[in-house]
Amino acid sequence: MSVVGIDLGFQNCYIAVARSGGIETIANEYSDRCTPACVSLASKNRMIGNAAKSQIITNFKNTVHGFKKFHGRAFDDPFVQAEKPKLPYSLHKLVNGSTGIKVRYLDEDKVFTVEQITGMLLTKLKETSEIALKKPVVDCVISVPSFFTDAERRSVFDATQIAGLNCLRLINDTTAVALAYGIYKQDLPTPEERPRNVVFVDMGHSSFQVSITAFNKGKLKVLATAFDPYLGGRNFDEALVDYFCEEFKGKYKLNVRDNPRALLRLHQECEKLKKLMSANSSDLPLNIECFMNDIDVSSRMNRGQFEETCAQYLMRVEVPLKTVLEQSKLSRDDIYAVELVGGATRIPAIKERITKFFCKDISTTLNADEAVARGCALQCAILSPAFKVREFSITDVVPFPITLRWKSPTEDGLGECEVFSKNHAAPFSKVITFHKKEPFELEAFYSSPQDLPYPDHRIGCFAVQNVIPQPDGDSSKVKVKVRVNVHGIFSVSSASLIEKQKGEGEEMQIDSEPVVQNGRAEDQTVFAYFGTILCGFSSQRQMIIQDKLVKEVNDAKNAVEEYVYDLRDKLCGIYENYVTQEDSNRLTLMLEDTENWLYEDGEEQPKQVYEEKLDALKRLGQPIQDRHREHEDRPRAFEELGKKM
Ligand code: ATP
Ligand code: K
Ligand code: MG
Repeated sequence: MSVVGIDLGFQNCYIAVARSGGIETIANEYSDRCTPACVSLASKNRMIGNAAKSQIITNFKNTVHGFKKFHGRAFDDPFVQAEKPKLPYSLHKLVNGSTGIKVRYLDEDKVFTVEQITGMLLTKLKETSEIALKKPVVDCVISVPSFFTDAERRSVFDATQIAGLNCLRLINDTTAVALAYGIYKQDLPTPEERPRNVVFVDMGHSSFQVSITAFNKGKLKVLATAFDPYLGGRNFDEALVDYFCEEFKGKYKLNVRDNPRALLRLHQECEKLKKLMSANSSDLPLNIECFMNDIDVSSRMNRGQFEETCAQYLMRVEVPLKTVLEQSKLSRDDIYAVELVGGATRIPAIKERITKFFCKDISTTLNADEAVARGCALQCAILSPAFKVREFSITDVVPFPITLRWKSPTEDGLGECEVFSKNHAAPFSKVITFHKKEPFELEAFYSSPQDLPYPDHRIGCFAVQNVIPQPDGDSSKVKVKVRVNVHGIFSVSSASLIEKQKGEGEEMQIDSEPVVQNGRAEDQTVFAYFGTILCGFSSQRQMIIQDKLVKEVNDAKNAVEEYVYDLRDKLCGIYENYVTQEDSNRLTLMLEDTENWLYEDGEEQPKQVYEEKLDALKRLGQPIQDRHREHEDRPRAFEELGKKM
């Protein structure tokens, strides 16, 4: 069994594998260790990774990239709505309200869930690893941003299942980096000594994450995380695109935003220019031949202008640094090193700001592109029974505080309590004791919606069933176990009814205990998992239902379309003599109306509407068809009769 780690980036994915000799990153069929997070759907096939990236301009409507942040988000989510006009491909509201991606695939309009798209990408990464390792790959560890909420994590997890992967852990990006940093360090302080505190900074294409982690021999403990989920390399690209769009409007009278292909080309060129400016402070050219309307465009920019253009984003770099330091309760002097990873940390102005804030030179001992994947592979090796690796304990944190609220249908026992505070250790289980006479409900939600980079603060609802009073009529003691699991996902994992003991406690009491608790039989299990009914996460099953629904609607629509074409052909063909001129004209008009409708208002309708449309057409068409068939059948019937006689 192989042990594989995957950095599932917004723009770039990396795979690393643990081997007896250490960790290696894997190259794909293009000898590239980076696989672009890009899926291109075409009329004959599907392309994923590098091949898909080369289609971004030519097949722009059906080449999907920049989708990572749609995981677990509703179509109406403000973030999704803000992204929508900037995307070259279309988004579509799915029946369950989540975000679908609409493309033309195999000559049909198809709507994919984001789990399916990421599932395709992960399938490709799985294949790439299997080719390199020459054996099946199933077990893996995959990275997610540390600020991902329950719904986002569940959604990524679903995608891993679609790809046929067994994800042992969804690990936070910066925690994976910390592991890659710490596990081979021979000189870490002993457990009795003061820990070594290291700041990890990761700015990728879409987001900015920071953590402070304390290391001792054989263990790491994340002290705090902070982030700007909406600050990454792409903001700098967009700022450049804005700048040149404006310039070309005046200089060449070009409206670049009206031309999706030109806009995408400009994006690519701006990203290249941005990278060049990281290495070069002089004036650099931007030239694009045959850009739009056969016009070649050219311009220039230098680092100073770049920093001016991007000032609003550079200003935001310091905020999470400040937050993470405050939350760790450390001072700058307690920091041993500041390690940078992620492509966008190569921008000199960003490095400067980080250096200045921590009053410390930054170290880049880690491979900025591969550290996340390497950490994932190490975590996979630690978790996999098939692999021997030195003991290393990892304690992460809960990024957003979680509150539990409970209520019973008749008792007035309504209350709430914060079960996990911000930066609480994770994974972690807690046992909460309730005194109840009847079944009750638990509602979990994030305590401070204002700090949540997600519009819905609800996590889930859990029903604790089969709760009965004690024989003497008193309340029963119910122990409920709540947990933030290894993936950073919250759940109510079990509940049990306890025999009455002397000395009643108050309404509720929390015992914290270490994560694993084996070998103790639960008493009577009274627990029923109600599921996350509130936030509509999409499970595999839901997606299959969704697929089916979408297919049924498509089939119903296609049936109308087919009927229109078929009947129109036949009206001036084989049906000609079976219909009056007047009826034929009326029907032709109706068919024409229906065809137009299909491309306009009828483009997207519920199944029933198509069925009704088809029925209406059939009411006129069927009698003609019947008359025709009857006429055709008559001689045949006579023939049959003749044979028999
Ligand atoms: P995320 O972490 O947000 O999911 P990601 O992991 O895909 O995204 P990375 O691969 O870490 O992102 O970084 C990609 C970003 O880094 C892109 O915006 C890219 O343009 C930028 N980048 C890469 N090299 C440089 C450079 N030399 N100078 C400036 N920016 C760079
Ligand atoms: K990456
Ligand atoms: Mg990244």
